[in-house]
Amino acid sequence: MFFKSFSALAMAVGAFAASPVLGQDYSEATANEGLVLINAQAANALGFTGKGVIVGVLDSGLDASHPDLAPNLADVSYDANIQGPVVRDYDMHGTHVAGIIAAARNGIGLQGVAYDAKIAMLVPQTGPDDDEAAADAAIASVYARALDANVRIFNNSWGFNYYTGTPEGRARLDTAMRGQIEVFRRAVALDSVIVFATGNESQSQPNTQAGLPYYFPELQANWLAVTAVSRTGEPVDYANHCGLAAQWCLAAPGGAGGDEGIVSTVPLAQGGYDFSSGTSMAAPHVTGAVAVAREMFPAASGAELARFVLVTATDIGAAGVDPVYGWGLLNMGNMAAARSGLGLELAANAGWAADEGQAVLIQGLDARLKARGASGAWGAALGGRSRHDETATASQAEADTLGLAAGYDRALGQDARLGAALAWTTTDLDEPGLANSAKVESFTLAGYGATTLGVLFAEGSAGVHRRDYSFTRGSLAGAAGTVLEAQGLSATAETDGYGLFADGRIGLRLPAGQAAIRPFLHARVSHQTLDGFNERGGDVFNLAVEDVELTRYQAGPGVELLLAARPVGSASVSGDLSVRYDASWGDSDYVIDAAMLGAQVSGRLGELDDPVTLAGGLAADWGALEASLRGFYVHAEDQDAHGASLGLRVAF
Ligand SMILES: [Ca+2]
Ligand SMILES: [Ca+2]
Repeated sequence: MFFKSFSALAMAVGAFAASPVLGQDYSEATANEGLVLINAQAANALGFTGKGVIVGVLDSGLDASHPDLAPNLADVSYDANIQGPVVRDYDMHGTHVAGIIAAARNGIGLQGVAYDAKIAMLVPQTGPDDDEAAADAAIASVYARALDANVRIFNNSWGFNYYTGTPEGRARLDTAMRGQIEVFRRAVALDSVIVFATGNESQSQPNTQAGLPYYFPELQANWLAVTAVSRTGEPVDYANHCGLAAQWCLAAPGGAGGDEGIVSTVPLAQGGYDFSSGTSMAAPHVTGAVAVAREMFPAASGAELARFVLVTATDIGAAGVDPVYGWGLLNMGNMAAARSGLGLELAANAGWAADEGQAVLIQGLDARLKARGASGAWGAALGGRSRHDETATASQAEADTLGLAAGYDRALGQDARLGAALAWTTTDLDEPGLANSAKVESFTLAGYGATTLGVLFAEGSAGVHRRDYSFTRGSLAGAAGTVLEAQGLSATAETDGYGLFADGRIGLRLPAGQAAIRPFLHARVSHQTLDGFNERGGDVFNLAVEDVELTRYQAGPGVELLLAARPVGSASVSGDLSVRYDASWGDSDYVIDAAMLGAQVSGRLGELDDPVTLAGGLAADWGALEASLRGFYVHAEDQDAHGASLGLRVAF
């Protein structure tokens, strides 16, 4: 027999046992409806199944001949009663718990939450029923052995019920749990994740081990307490509440008794599969999710994994972290969403927005390339708006740019002009429908020039810029519906970078009466770098973005109509109108590499369609003064942009 302090206080599995359940009509993936409630499939679909992860399960043993468990039984399993490998279950409890975590996906029976994880079943030495010290030592001993074997995730569907939170309960720790406390401290120092069921006594407080961080706060970050709901998420009477463990507690399916229980493996002699209910069944759903989280984030600490499981839970019961359900219901769908890489493209969109802002400036400088008047100093106000549709990997985005530019240019005879400019632009990026935004502030030093040689003409501008970027991500994939969302969680960051651009046209000037037609080839290169940055304020969703270097090329043909200058009042008014097509290449899909909890993720805008640009302007020249107005409109199937600049030049 199992010793009293273990078995009698463990969840009474027999009380809820019912008839076998796996009939003709079932699916291996959904035979345990609990997997549906926690959206395990969403994580599995991304390829996260617990591969390579060992889960320690301190329990009553398991039937090693069970075909749904044998493939996933780890070599380090140990039965202290026979001082050897686990072959049998002294109850049926351990077999049931192990199946919820890691029953194999092998075409028979059912599958666990982490069906490719390995179970290290740990069976303590049975002692006299009333010898608490022996029980304590036996538990500590198998734990220590598992830690030595590098097991770092532990399921504990058992517990002592020493009136957590009371002085009497505290006193019992020193007499009945000294060995455990020592080994738990060691486990936490080794960065393990320890999962405990809250117990089945219909109490408002959890069992002692589930609540242990209440007495020993140094354990809290690596500790998870688990209360139960039914397979469909309804309250169940037996489950002890999270109580004073609320900050490290959540809920998972534990069944509602009888054939409303959780179906899992039981020893073959007892039929192979059966229902059972209890927080004993809820805890292994969470432990399986921790194993999946470990595979998702191999470089994360155990404390980070525990936090990740809590903050991705769905709020249930009273709003926020509450004394009944803690953080809420385990949700592997949110875990999968956070790991999928979707929703991480803000920096990629910001790279696009920065280029759009630059296009507004370049269009503004074009006003000076069309000028025909005398040398002089000028100033201009710039504005523009761009948007692109949602892509396969990026949210819809809108970028608004405002700016000021000033410069000086010199006419070199009738046919050439050279100038220099300083410009400031600020571009605000929004992702409509999401609480994500970014701001790009650019300072640009540019030169520009235009010349003609016979029927040939060439004109263009080039510059270097420094940019300050700031990012706010308030819509964090996987945080949807959690208490963090309700608390207004957002990840913010700032960084800066440098870059350059060159934009030019070469073509032919063909006279057409009073006007001229200029067919041309256009080309642009823009290069930007952003220093890597770390988001803050976004809890486990914070990204560490690597240094970014984006070089985008655009080129294509166009044609321009230059209207001859005409006197209007005392001014000489000229105008131009052009249309061109550009193809893009280089980093024109704006990929940003980052890490979340140490795992590589990336944000990507994706390739946008090649745009057609319409541009035109009017200039009125009074000799000493020239005013110019330019506008442009860019269109592609998935994006458009428009902008304008208004400039004044004083000749001297
Ligand atoms: Ca199976
Ligand atoms: Ca709640």
